[in-house]
Formats: sequence, C-alpha cells, structure tokens
Amino acid sequence: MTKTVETMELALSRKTDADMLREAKAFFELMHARRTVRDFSADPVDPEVIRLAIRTAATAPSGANQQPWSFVAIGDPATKRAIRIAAEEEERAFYSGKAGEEWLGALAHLGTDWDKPFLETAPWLIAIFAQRWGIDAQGRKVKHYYVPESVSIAIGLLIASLHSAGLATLTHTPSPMGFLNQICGRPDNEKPLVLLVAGHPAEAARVPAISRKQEGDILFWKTAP
Ligand code: IYR
Repeated sequence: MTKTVETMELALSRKTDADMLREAKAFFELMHARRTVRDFSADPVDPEVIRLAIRTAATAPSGANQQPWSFVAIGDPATKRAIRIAAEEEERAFYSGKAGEEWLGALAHLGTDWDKPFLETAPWLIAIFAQRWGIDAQGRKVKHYYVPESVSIAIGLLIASLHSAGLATLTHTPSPMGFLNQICGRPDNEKPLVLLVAGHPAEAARVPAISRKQEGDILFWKTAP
C-alpha cells in the first residue's frame, strides 16, 4: 500500500561547495564565541528579539512533529523577583548539602553559589516547558514522543538565535523547578526544562577561563580509507 502524504515545496536552495564552507565557518566562529554569562546588565532588550528567538526555537524538529514545547517570556520585575526567591531557596539547599560533595566538586571551577541576582537584573527570563503529553480538543491525553530530545534541540536553537542577536544567555536549571509552573501559570502536563536568562552582559562581566574539548576528543570519523 502506498501512503498518500500531502506534500509541499522545500525552500532550500543549493549552495556551491565554497559557499557551504564559508557559511559553515562563519557559523562556527559565531557559535564558538558564545559563552555562558552570569553577570547581566539591566539594560532593556526589545521584546521583538525575544519573540523572534522563541519563534526560531519553535522551528526545531520534534517527535512526530508534535512540537511539545511552551515558552514563557518573563520581563516584569515582580515575576522575576518571585522566580529569584523560589530559585534561591532551591539553590541554598543544593549548595548546603543536597548536591553532595562530588557534584559540588565538579562545579567548583565555575565559582557558582546560591546567590542568583541575575534572575532580577537581566531584562528577560525565558522558561522553557516540555509538554510530557498533549491534550486534544476533547480534553483527552495525547501521547508525546521524544519530548526531552525535541525540547532540548529547541533550546539549542533559542540560545543560538539570542547569541546571534548579540545577547548573552545563561542556561539556568535550579532543581527542582516545579515552582515555575505555579509562577508562570503552566499546567501539570508541562515540565520546566530550563530557565534561560537573556540580556546584555554587565559592562565588567568576566567569564571563567575554560576551554572546549579538542576536536580529536569529540569527533570520530568513519570514512572510506
Ligand atoms: N543549579 C545550580 C548548580 C549548577 C549545576 C550545574 I551541572 C552547572 O553547570 C552550574 C550550576 C546553579 O545554578 O548554581
């Protein structure tokens, strides 16, 4: 039996090898310059940039094209404050024992602690929720597939878009972060995956002197000899 699938035109124009290489290099250079920032300026950022970045995130491939994500863009001081208070409560527990020595040891070189002023300073927080299941028009549960994979790809695109717009981001994951459902008014089928902090870096912002793994340690070719 041949399946009949409704199709449409593909909007992808073929590039020359030279153009491909140039584009790939330029994108690599752009992304290689991205760094996670923890010290944000309070300068405002146009919500249109945030909207476009979220729409970019939502172009991600997803299991069965179910697009199992919701984004909450938070710019108002009262909500940011509520999030900071709830996040710091979890972080205090984390850093004062819950994490365990091994985890705290792995983090030590980043110099992080429970204090999260950036949750109020940065102009935008974007809470990304994964829809563990969907709900159809009749209110019935719809199974979703490859949810963490799909939403994580979307978050990668979100970070890339914000970075390409010249903004700094911090992928923040206080744990647990169920408080985000209540503060953001999202239903129980949605699990908060990441709280992305976005804005301009503070003028004097510094980042830890860390490096990326060598290509030979991460890339393994299987090509014909
Ligand atoms: N959520 C904590 C701890 C933390 C954990 C990991 I893994 C990091 O890469 C960085 C921090 C915090 O934000 O401080």
